[in-house]
Amino acid sequence: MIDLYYAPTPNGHKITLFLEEAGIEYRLIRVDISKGDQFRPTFLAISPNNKIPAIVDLNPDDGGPPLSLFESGEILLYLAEKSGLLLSGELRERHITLQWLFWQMGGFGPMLGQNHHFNHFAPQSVPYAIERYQVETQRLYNVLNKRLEKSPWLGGEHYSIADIATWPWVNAYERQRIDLASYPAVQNWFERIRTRPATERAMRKAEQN
Ligand SMILES: N[C@@H](CCC(=O)N[C@@H](CS)C(=O)NCC(=O)O)C(=O)O
Repeated sequence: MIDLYYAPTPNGHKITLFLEEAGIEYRLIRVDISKGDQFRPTFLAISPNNKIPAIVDLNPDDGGPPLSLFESGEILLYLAEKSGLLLSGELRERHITLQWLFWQMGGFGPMLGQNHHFNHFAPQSVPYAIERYQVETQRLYNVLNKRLEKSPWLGGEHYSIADIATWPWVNAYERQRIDLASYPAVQNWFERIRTRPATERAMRKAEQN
């Protein structure tokens, strides 16, 4: 059983997408980041960086006490290794998958996060920052499009944690002022994931919580 500390944001969706896809039993614990729940000492004991998502694995495979983890990329890797799902065991596909997972964690997520911030949340308009993150967002979508022109999934032949990490950010493309039709391979990949039953279940959970 996994306890998932969650809010319905792109980084939160990554973990519900994985858990629904893998069919792992979990309990969703809502952290209201708009009300500051992420700064409560009980949550900080699990996630000292005061961000969702975080998990507690109540039955880690070493038989030891419950294990808390934060950082969505690490949580995906942990769950993939625990379940043997959504991360290839074959050397090349495994490392290409992890490469795209790190790309998402180090670039696509943080840059699109800045795009969201300066387009929607900044208390004053900062044209330089809006332009900077818009150009970077478009560059990253081009990189993604080129990869998906060559390969059905980010890691290669199989749907994986790299796709799961990236999809929820593309799902917010309108907020990033991105016209998805300009990136046809991304659009095709996006629709293939959007219509998976596990994705639909995960996104329904987001609406309910
Ligand atoms: N690198 C982190 C980023 C997590 C993150 O930015 N979480 C946001 C929601 S998407 C959050 O909890 N923000 C609350 C805050 O910053 O106080 C991850 O991938 O887990």
